[in-house]
Amino acid sequence: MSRKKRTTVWKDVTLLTMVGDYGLIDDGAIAVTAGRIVWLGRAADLPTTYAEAHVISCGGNFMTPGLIDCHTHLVYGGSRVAEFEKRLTGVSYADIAREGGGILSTVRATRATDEDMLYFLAEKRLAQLQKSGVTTVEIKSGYGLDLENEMKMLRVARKLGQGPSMDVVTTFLGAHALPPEFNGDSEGYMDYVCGDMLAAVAQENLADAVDAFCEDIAFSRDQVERLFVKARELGLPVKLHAEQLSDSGGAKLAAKYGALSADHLEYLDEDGVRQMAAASMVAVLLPGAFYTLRDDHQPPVDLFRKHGVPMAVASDSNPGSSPVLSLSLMINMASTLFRLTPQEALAGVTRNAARALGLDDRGVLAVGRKADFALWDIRHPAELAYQVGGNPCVGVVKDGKVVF
Ligand code: DI6
Ligand code: FE
Repeated sequence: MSRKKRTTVWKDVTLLTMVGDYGLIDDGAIAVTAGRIVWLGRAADLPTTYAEAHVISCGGNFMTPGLIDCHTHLVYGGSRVAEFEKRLTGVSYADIAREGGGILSTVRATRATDEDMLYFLAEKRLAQLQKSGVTTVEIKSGYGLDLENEMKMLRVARKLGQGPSMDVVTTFLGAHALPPEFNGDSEGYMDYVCGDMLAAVAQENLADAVDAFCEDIAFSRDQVERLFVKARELGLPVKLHAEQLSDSGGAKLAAKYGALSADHLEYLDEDGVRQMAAASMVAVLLPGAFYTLRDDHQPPVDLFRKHGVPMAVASDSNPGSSPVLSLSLMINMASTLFRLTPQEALAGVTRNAARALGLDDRGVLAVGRKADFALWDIRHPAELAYQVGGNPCVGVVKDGKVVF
């Protein structure tokens, strides 16, 4: 087959390449062969080699890289709607967790749900996320909290990534909460997580990274450090839920272990930001959790800018603190709640999200990168941050094929 036959050219489009700032190209065109970008630029400059390629018109819409949701807990059983109603009466998220609700109520429900049902439920959530332009999603375990159920969650996550329409990156979050059978023995549970559980997960290649929840209501710095040492021995990259509800020194520990990212970070101080910068980490901001928990402690966005820490933005999609199924809504919330510029917010779900997952083959539109695109019915790039609740996404292309 000749190259012409195998190439598709997308035209009548404004490209937001996300190289540099927006990297806007008016009257653009983008050529794709075998799922990769082979050329892009002004349509008027399209090389004659592509003259006979298959052409698809984008109808004057905007195109961005496919969005990347770099922090989710999408696989789970049960519902936390009763807890939502309880929090509306003034009971805090941490109080509910201490009373054995919260994450532990989802653990009970997830253990009681079989693999097929977990897959079915998560696939529906993934289909919603896809409609907001997402082509790559990270999914964490952390609602199993024993060997069998953590493996079950990770197998479901892996399977969700086997279809043609979404890439899934998996993260082992065994250190999410203390399960009831280890009540009062968090050291013993950490032995289990760092020993049998991590070994089995690594053995079956079920996780691309290791995460933990470093917080008063979860695990201490010292406990997380033990886990990071083990992850390093196994060659697995680490990341951390840090400084979400208090300053526990989690991000600094993550920096010491060369983590890909620290996530949440509402209570991070300047020294922590400096250490993240020195370790080339990404700050993952989660406005959906901030909003849902009615938090009022802003992550230190100015300090991230000052020290050059790239900011990613993710949904944190989970049944408790962030029941969010739209990444484009997170672009809006990152701007409105955290005052990211619309351009920073879009970089947060593309270029910087790729970096938070250690992926260098996506997140920008450039020659050689994956042909993962989202198409938007907008006429100005800031509209992506401006709209609330509608869905400006009119198409999703994955590996060069239209999937939505
Ligand atoms: N922080 C979060 O926001 C999620 N996990 C975590 O460590 C919440 C998970 C949940 O409430 O179910
Ligand atoms: Fe989370």
